Amino acid sequence: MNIVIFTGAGISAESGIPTFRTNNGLWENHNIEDVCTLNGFNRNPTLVWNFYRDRYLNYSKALPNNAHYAITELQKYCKTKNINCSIVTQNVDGLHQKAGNEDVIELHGSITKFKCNECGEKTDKNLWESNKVLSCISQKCSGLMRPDIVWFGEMLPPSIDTALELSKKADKILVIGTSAQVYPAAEIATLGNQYNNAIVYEFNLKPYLSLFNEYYEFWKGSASKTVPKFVDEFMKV
Ligand code: BV8
Ligand code: ZN
Repeated sequence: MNIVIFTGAGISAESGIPTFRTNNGLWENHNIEDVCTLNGFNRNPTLVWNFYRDRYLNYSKALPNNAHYAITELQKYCKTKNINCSIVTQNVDGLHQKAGNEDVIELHGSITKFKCNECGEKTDKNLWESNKVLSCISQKCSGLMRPDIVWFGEMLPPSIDTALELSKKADKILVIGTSAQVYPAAEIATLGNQYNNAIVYEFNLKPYLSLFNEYYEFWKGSASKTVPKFVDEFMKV
């Protein structure tokens, strides 16, 4: 059996990390064009640097919640039953890894990774200590360092292809805390349902996936309550 767990900002909401499009979300207080596009960075790198640095300072204090920990339990259980259980996240907050989740594909990058905007030189060194935009660490070019995060209009990393294949082969897809509006990531939620009649379990405060076949279950409520309940029931079967 193949399980794919696809997550968005909602799984981290109860860890104190704001979502994007719901209850006073990030995009309600910032113009996406200014802070989440390459043009925005080129126009005002300091604004973008501070937008992400503020988020990092919040994320670095955030702790995983029971939804993340339930996924760790599920992955441990799946290992004993020879079930594949992969995680594909749109989040850049690193909470899956903090909770001990394994095999995490970060489709939109990570807030603790950086690259040069010109030559692409990458580093995991924590550059957030600086509250100023930094020049390229390679010292070979006049570029500026930016978070290694996928902005709107930018290609996703090659791991998107792996994630799409995992979804196509999935028997169960757990879709946790996402409005499923951002592509191509949002395809992960339903591809397996189309290719493999995968059962899609949506964990959210209200339904976002418009799946009208019998291979769909909506688990209403906060992820920190619904995901542990699902995992407990799954492990009892
Ligand atoms: C690409 C960066 C092509 C990291 C993000 C026109 C022009 C250009 C592009 C496009 C276009 N039209 C469409 C596109 C494609 C575009 C796109 O999809 N736009 C959408 C908005 C229409 N996509 C792109 O641009 C992508 N790239 O297409 O490149 C290309 C091709 C060739 C060559 C070059 C380029 C890149 C997309 C990535 C953008 N980067 N973020 C960061 O800053 O964090 S997107 C941003 O949205 C985040 O990554 C986030 O993860 C993602 C999805 O949001 P969600 O996670 O779902 O969060 P949201 O707030 O929306 O929802 C939260 C949910 O949780 C809600 O449902 C809520 O009910 C629920 N919830 C809340 N609390 C709880 C809860 N659930 C459970 N429990 C709770 N307690
Ligand atoms: Zn450079």
